[in-house]
Amino acid sequence: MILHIDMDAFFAAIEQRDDPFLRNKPIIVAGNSNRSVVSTASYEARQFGIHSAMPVFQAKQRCEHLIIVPGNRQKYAAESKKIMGIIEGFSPMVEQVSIDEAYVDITGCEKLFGPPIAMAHKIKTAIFKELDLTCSIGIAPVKFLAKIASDMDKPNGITLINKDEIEKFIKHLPIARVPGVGKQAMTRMTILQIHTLADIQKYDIGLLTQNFGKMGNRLHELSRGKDSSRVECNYVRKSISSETTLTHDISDLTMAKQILLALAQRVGRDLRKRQMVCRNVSIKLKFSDFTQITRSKKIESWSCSSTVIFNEALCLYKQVVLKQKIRLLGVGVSIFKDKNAPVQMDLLCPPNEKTKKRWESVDRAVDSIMEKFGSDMVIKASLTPSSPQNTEKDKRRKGMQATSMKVIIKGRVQGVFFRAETQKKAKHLNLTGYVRNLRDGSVEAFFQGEKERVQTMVEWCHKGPPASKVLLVIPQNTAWLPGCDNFEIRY
Ligand code: TTP
Ligand code: MG
Ligand code: MG
Repeated sequence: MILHIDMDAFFAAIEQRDDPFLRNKPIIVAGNSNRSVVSTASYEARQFGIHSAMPVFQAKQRCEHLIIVPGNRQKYAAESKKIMGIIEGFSPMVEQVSIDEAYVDITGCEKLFGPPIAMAHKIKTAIFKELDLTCSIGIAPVKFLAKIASDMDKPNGITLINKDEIEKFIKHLPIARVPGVGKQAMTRMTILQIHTLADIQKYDIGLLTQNFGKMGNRLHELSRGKDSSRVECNYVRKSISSETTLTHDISDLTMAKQILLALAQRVGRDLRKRQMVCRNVSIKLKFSDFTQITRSKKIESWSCSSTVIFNEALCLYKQVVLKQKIRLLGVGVSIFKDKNAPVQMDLLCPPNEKTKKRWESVDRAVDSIMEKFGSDMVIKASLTPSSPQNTEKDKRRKGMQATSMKVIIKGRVQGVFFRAETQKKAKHLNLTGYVRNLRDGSVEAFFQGEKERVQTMVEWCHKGPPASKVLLVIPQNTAWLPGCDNFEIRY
C-alpha cells in the first residue's frame, strides 16, 4: 500500500503555531501588496472562499478581518525537512514531491506498525507531537489514488481506498480531480462527455492520445485503476545507470566494448558529479527477440572510476553466453557512499598513488570533453578500430573498405607543427580530409580513404608526432565528405 501525506494549510499552520495571536483566525501567507497573491490560507480564511493563488486584494474584499502574514521560506523548508525525517522513521521508501507532501511505500511495514490505517495514525501523531502541525493522509494501492485520497478529508483526516473499492471509486471520481487534468484538458473532456474517470474507458488509446497527447496513455491506465509509477526514494538514490538501444543488433565484441566504455564513462561521470563512490556494477542486455538479462557483481573496493566500472562491466559481459544478437546494452552502478572514503581507481593495476592520479586525470579530462562535445563522443583510444586488440581476421575483413572518420585530439598539441605533420602523414597514407585548430586548443582532423589507412592515421594521432603530448583521441564515425580529394590544413 502507498500513503500520500500532505500537510494542512502548511505555511499558515506554521505561522499560527508560532504566534498564538494568529490561532483560530483567518490568515493568509502572502506578500503585503495589492499585487501579491495568496500563497496559502488558514482553514478559517478558507471559509470566506479564500484560496491559494487568489490576488490579495480580492482576499481582503472577501474577509475584512483577514490577517496577512509575510512568508518565511527558510522556516518552512526547515519544517519540511523535519517532517520528512519523521516520515522516514516509518519507512525508508519516502518520495518527497513538494515542500509539504510525500508518498510512502509501506509494503513490508505492517509487522512493525500494524495495518495501513494504524500506521497512518502513528505518523500523524508523531508529526503532531514533535511539530504541533497536522496533516492529511490518503492510503491506496497506487500512487494517484493515494494522492486523491489525501485531499478527501482535509484537514487532519485519513482516507483509505482498498483494492476492492477502486472500481467503484473510479466510477464516481470527477475527472477534474485526477492529477494532471487542468483547465485545458477539461474543455476537451466536456466535449467528449467525460465526466468521471471511468468515462475514459469508453475511448481507445488512439483517441485519447490524439486529444490529450502523452497524458492520454496515462489516463487510459488510470481509468483502469492502474498506475505504473512507483514510489521513488529520492533521498538516497539507489542506482545510476545508462543504456542505449543500438542502431543495429550486434554480436561483435569490439563494438560491445566501445559501447560499454561510453556507458561506463557516462555513469562514472554521474557518480563523480554527485561526489559518490559505488560498490556494485551491473550490465543489462536486451536481445534481438526482446528478452533481456541483467548481471551484477560487487567490486573489490569503493570506486567512481569509469575505468573500474568499464572493466567490471566488460568482465560481466564476457561471462554471458551470447545466443543471439544484442539490441540494447546498459551499464549501472549501485550501493553508494560519499566519496570521502578511500577510493581505488583501478582494480587491474596495483593501487599506487601514481596510477590512481593518472586515472583521476583521465576521468576529469573525459568528463570535461563529455560536457563540451556530448557524451557519445568519447571512445578510449585503445578501443578505436585501429586498436592492436583487434584481431588480424577482423582487420582483413575490414581491409579494403573505405571509411571516413573525424578525430578530436586533446593535449599539448603544437598547432602549426602538428597540423603540418598530420598533413604529411595523411598524404603519405593517401588520405583526403583536413586538419584544423579548435578554439579550445585541441585539434580536429577529418580523414577519409581506405579503412585500414584511416585506422593507421587515427593510431598515429593517438601517439602524436614528436613533441606533441596527445592526451586523448576522440574518434567519431562520420558521413563521407563528397568532393574532398586532397588533405588540407584549414584555418
Ligand atoms: P498545498 O499543500 O497545496 O496547500 P496547503 O498545505 O497550504 O493546504 P492544504 O491543506 O490544502 O494542503 O501547498 C503547500 C504549501 O505550498 C502552501 O502552504 C503554500 C505553498 N503554496 C504556494 O506557495 N503557492 C501555491 O499556489 C500553492 C498551491 C501552495
Ligand atoms: Mg498541504
Ligand atoms: Mg501539498
